Amino acid sequence: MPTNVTPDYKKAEEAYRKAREPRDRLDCLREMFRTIPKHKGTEHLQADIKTRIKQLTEELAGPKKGGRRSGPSHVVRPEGAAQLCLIGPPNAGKSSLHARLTGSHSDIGPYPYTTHLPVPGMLPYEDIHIQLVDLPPVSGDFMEPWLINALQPADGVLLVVDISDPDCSEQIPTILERLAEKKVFLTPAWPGLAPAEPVEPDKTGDPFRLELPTVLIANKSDLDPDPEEVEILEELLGLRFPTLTMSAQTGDGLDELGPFLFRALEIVRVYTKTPGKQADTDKPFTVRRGGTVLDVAGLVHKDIAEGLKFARMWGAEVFDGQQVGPDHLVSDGDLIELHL
Ligand SMILES: Nc1nc2c(ncn2[C@@H]2O[C@H](COP(=O)(O)OP(=O)(O)OP(=O)(O)O)[C@@H](O)[C@H]2O)c(=O)[nH]1
Ligand SMILES: [Mg+2]
Repeated sequence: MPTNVTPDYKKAEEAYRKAREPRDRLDCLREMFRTIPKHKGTEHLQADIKTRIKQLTEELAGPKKGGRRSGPSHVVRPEGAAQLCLIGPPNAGKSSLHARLTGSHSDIGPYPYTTHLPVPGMLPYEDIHIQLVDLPPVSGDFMEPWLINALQPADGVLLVVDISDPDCSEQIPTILERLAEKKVFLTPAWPGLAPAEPVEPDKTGDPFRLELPTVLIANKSDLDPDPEEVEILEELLGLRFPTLTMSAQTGDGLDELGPFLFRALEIVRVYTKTPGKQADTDKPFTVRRGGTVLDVAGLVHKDIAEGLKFARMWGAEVFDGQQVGPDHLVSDGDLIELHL
């Protein structure tokens, strides 16, 4: 963090970290640029902000007629309870998993570099959906230049490897390095999981440092009869990502992903009802642990959040119909009635 930044700048930076929508992120970047003190000590950061404004503006503009760039935007708007990106070496089975988990028609090929564009899809889990974004591979030779941008709104990463391929112990460190060069760090720390070993908190204060909770997906388990393979791999890498073993071919292990993500991301479902009407128990709104009644109201409608006075709540932590304030924390399964 450069010295002498103003409270306005700090506020803009804070908003940028929280913003998920690409358009909101762009607004926040512009605000950061407007408020950053223009002196020598902030030159690097100013340049970084400018580059990011340019990249995001281009991404959002979509195809350019007659220009160099053409094709759809590479930033996938987050939808559902959370957005997770699939990253991994070529041919690991990312698209095969994506297709089975979300019913997408992501291209699958017996050769590397099949996927060229991000493909969104929704993984159903109980009464919610979690967005999975299939991405092109990352290798020592190649990484799409837009890939880092596509990762910015993500809540986490599925790091997919072909566990039957002996090369994966070299592929993973290469991927981690390529991402780290662009300030994206894959971390084993998830909000809802006790860490296997202590994770060093970031001390750089760099607003563009992105830490993404990561689960290692050991795919193609059908080809790999040695059950120790994952441990050997982690030993070799010196890494302790939580791991799920799967086979996109047989479907083994696929059922574990939804419950894992729900727990690891601490997703909280809240149902709403209108005063005097039946509860809407089909479609919950989702926040994370630590979310409040006001956060849920904001998801229902901006105006409702602005006018919110109190809520009546039914759930495990309250007595039926208890009156609570906007700052009251919500728990999974709560039903709330918002009063303006
Ligand atoms: N045996 C077996 N084969 C698999 C499994 N998952 C994927 N494959 C095969 O592996 C090959 C690559 O699959 P893709 O899903 O295209 O892999 P990808 O990681 O998306 O590849 P890129 O897009 O090139 O990065 C295909 O021939 C798949 O049929 C699996 O669990 N078991
Ligand atoms: Mg693919």
